[in-house]
Amino acid sequence: MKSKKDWLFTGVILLLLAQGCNMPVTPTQEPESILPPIIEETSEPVPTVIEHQDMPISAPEAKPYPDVTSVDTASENRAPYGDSYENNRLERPFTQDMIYIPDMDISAFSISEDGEWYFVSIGLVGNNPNNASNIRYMLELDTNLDSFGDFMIVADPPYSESWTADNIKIYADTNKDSAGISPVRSDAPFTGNGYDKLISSPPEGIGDDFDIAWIRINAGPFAVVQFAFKKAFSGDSFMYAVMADAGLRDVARLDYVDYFTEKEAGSPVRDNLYYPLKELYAVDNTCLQAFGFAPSRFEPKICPDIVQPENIIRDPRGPTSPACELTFAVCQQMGFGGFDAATCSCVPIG
Ligand SMILES: [Ca+2]
Ligand SMILES: [Ca+2]
Ligand SMILES: [Ca+2]
Ligand SMILES: [Ca+2]
Repeated sequence: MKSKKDWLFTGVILLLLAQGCNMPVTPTQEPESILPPIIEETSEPVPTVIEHQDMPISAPEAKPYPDVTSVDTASENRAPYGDSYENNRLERPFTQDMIYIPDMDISAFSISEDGEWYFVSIGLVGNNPNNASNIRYMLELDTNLDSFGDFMIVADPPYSESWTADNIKIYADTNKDSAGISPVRSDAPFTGNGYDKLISSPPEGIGDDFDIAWIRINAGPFAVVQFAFKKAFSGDSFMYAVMADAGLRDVARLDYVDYFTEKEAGSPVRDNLYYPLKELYAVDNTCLQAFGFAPSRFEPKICPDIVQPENIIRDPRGPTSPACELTFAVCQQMGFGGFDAATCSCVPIG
């Protein structure tokens, strides 16, 4: 049993404690509000650590298919030919001021394969894909062979000589308007959403396979830019095309010819009514190549069989390069009949 004295002592303690609650905070006590809330530490974004399982190694040789280049008329601020707006063939590796950008001028493209990968190589007139023009390279896949692209593999700088998937995004078109209404014609003015769904972006953690597509640069004279993608992604037969884009860089407005009239887009061809370039500039694309099936050649956008004398292909570094990398043997390996040392070109038989 507590004595009266004990009760008094307890009462004094309680009184002191009650006062303590109202007493000013002593300098040694840290105000609670200064302490960082624990939740902040755990809510900091955690960088996505990508653990790649499958990676391409080297690409087998391929036979390049030529694309028109503008290098010979660059000093005249014009493309020679090869820009056919009505047919979605763009040859406009120029700024709006008609300044030539050799590093985005596609000179050839090709495909090869190994057990797990397809490799699509792009030859350029220049050899610096990391050019300050911020050039985007794209690989379009039409997997159901209707000449409307289904997937666009997009790569943005900086690029490296070793394979990387860090700068790759893959977009899908979910409502079949990646070429507007007509797969080959300009449908301008057209309203659609082009490539409308981002299905893979390894750095953002988007997608369930971060190893689908890769890119590297300077792998060879006709592989200044080289993509690799998994065979399982595309299937065995498809059509593909490539594009270099330092202008709009907007996959939601592909095909670009569907969103601008030719008058709005301008033209790189001097005697065209709409010369020079206007809304649609710094872009070079190619026709569609068939892979894994025999095309009828009536497919919209399909590349024509090479007809002489267009069957000439130049070393991308050209005759001005101190060391031409082409030889007769290399040309033969690529299916050409001859080699012209004066212009560093593979030329057709005869
Ligand atoms: Ca070109
Ligand atoms: Ca398609
Ligand atoms: Ca169209
Ligand atoms: Ca779409």
